[in-house]
Amino acid sequence: MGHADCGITIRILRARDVIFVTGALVTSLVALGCQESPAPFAPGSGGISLQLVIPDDQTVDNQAAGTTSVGQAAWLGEQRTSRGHLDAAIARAIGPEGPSAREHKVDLTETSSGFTGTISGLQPGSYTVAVEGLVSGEVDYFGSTSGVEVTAGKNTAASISFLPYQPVLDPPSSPITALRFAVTYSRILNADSYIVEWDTSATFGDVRSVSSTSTTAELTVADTGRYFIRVSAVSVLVESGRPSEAQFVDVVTDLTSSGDDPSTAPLVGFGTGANDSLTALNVFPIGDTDWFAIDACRSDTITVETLAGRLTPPSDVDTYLELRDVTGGTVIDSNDDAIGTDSRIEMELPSNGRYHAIVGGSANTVGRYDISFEVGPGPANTGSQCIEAPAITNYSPRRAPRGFSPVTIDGMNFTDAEVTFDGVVAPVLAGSSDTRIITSVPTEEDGLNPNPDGRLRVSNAGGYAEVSFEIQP
Ligand SMILES: [Ca+2]
Ligand SMILES: [Ca+2]
Ligand SMILES: [Ca+2]
Repeated sequence: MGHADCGITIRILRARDVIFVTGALVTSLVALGCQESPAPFAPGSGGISLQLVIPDDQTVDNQAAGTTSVGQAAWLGEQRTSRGHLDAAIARAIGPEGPSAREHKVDLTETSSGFTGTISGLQPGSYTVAVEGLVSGEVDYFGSTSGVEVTAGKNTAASISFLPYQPVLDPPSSPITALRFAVTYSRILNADSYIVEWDTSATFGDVRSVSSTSTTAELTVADTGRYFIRVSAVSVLVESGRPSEAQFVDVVTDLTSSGDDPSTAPLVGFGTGANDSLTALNVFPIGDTDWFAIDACRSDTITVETLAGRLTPPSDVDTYLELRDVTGGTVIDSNDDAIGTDSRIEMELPSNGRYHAIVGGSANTVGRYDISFEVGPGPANTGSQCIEAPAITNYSPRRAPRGFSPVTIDGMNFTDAEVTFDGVVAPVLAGSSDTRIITSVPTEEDGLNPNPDGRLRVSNAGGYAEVSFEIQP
């Protein structure tokens, strides 16, 4: 073909992470010149000669002086040999570009200063050159460059950023109640994407996996238990690099106390003392219900809300919510979907006492949720207790004409109480107490209906007691 023999001679310096970060020294491939090529070329072909040089840590330290310390720790304690912590290195030349491009691969030989090797027998043309540093046969360092011209009779200079290819997986928080959760890991500059694998076994014999193009990935698991997780970098030239060190996460049921029935429901609090958000709960397994008790007063407003579909990442549980009475047997209010599939109940309470909020999953869904409680105190709520409704134990007389006095009512919880006959307010006279009210029958001048319906009521903020009273003509 008339071309002189030549190829690409490559020299690779591997520096520590800090240098890559600051750009003070990007590991480089340097053409050494034709005359230094260690192998002769067949007629009409070229070659790529590679020398992988790994500077010792002291050299790197000097070069990094005065720059950031980011990444420094990663190299501390590594063995100080010419090959660093790498077991081996390989180089590949892919090309010349075109439909018949093929891959030429060479195992680099360890030398006193790093690794070296030659890819020979290359047609002149444009090549992509990839260099991989291996640990246990897995790609731990990686770099590539394209457009490397193998020109007959000449060597071509090229440079490659030879960078760490093993991600670091951030330790996930554990234990968790989420069946869907995110993991994060370090960015690999030479990667196009990442594959995150998980398994219930630390040997990763039966992995599930998810691909991500960012440094975060969402995992979904179907059961509680311990999951081992690892992440690998992916690129066009390296399908899967050396996986990160594995981390694990324990997926568990409720980390916050929750009951399964009225007898085990934890008391969230009384009145505004119940205002709280409880986290780290879940509906699991299918059919699980969680019970919470709240003490409140008549006319208090209560707001209960679940947070599941709006979590990040969103939970798969489609919550429903019930508010039940003290026995747990009577549903006072319920809600399935108020905000998306999340649930919300807001109501004014009918009486003093204990209420139960119950969370479950619609349509057999399971997953993490949070729940919030808010009580707005009404007039019966003193802040520390409820004003009890009046009770009437006796009253006399039971029938009397308009304007008659005294009518004596005995009972309890009469403090600040109001007395009405047929809805018309009657006076509370001298001699009244918390257990006795002395009053008089209203007249039509007081607004009494000409045909009164016979109700005598004593009421306060906590409720009322009512008896019959016949008003005579
Ligand atoms: Ca639960
Ligand atoms: Ca439960
Ligand atoms: Ca719902």
